[in-house]
Amino acid sequence: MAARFDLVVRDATVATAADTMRCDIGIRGGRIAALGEDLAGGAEEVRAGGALVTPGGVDGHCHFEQELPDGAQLADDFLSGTRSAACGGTTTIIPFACQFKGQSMRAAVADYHRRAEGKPVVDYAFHLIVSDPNPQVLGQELPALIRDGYTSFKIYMTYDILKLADREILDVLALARRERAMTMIHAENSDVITWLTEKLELAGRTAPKYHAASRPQPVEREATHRAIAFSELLDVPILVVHVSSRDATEQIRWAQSRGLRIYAETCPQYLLLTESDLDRPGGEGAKCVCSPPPRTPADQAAIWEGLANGTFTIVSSDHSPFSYAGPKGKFLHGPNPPFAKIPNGVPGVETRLPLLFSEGVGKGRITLQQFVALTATNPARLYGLYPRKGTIAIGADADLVLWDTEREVTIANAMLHHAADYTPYEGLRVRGWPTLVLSRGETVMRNGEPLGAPGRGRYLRCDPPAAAAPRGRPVVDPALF
Ligand code: DUC
Ligand code: ZN
Ligand code: ZN
Repeated sequence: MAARFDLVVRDATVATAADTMRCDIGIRGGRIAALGEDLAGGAEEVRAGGALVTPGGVDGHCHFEQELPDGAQLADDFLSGTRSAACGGTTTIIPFACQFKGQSMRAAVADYHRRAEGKPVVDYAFHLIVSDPNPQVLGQELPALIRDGYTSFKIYMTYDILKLADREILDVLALARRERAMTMIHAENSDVITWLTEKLELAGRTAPKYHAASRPQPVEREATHRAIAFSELLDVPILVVHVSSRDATEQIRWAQSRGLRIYAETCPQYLLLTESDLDRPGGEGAKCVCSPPPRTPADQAAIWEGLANGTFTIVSSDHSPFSYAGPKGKFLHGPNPPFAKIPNGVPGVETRLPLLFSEGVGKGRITLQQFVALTATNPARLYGLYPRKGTIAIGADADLVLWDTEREVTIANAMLHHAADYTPYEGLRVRGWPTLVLSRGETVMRNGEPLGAPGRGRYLRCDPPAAAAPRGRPVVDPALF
């Protein structure tokens, strides 16, 4: 008798964002065809023996092969970066196609598709970074790109080469409302950062630890509030990315309590690092320079609380891997650069799930269902990939992570698969690690060994996110925009 399934994962403890159930998973044609007890045979079988199985992670914020203006280079391309993702249980990534000012948005998208060609080992979509919302981009390019499946974009309130003026932010949000797109906002006050950086430099305070002093809480709080106000004015949802502080979390909670559609993302670095990591000896603080900066244990506690009480919608990596020793990484401007010359970002695409599982579920701060929601289901929903991605359900892609929930691991860069030469979490002990990762039913990691062939990852068009559907009446008369 012919096998009914290509693959059966037998006797799994399947966790979704809704519940946990013990069953077999039947896979056919790369998709989940059945969930049930005693399923018929598969051409191949995996004996899970009751092991936990979660949906493949969806990393809604990571940077691969993104061009940077000052000659700095991200260590990961679409091959090493997606291998690293797969080895950490992430089977869908959404990096960025970044427009530089003066460039056509279409050209930027074509460029990033070229960069990815033949490389990804897991499936991928793109967010757009809009840095030049000129009439051509707003009037023609973005509406057409949204219809083509690029339904989310990131905009910046800081970084000279990317930042938008407030009126440009309003233009982009108005477009997002009309065309049903999700806008991700990097919320930091640019002028305050510049002003404080100049003062710190004049005072000779340029070591990595002063990176945090150049962006204290009010910098993030004010910009977060401004972004919320813009969202309210136009009645359009936004997602505040990489929230690092108690103050910004409070702003978001306040907005949500007023019924505003404010979504929020945080990242493991804001749960596990603090500003004291920026003061690691021997210049190693540079390893933890990212923006917004890691803050204090009290901020970490507020963010954990926000994860537990639903303030946060997603946990992403913001994987931005710069090498520590290499010439185009953290020290491209010399051995003791002022903090303002240290490229911002930490690697983390591979450690995102194990860190949140161990520190979150393992320590009782969030439930297993919240873990699945934050790392897979919610990002898939928010960015128009659900239910194909982000859940374990009949018809969904067979993107699955088998866990050894008892395995104790001391994180070391040597065991990771990214191309960066460090992890900020070196020496951290965690409990629980993925042992087998399937992407559309194919094994892309087994016992720490990456297995997917380069280029097997498929490009995903995103639907208009349900969360971006038009709703109530904006404060401003919609006839005006
Ligand atoms: N901050 C960003 O905004 N992007 C990349 C990395 C970082 O630290
Ligand atoms: Zn950012
Ligand atoms: Zn980022």
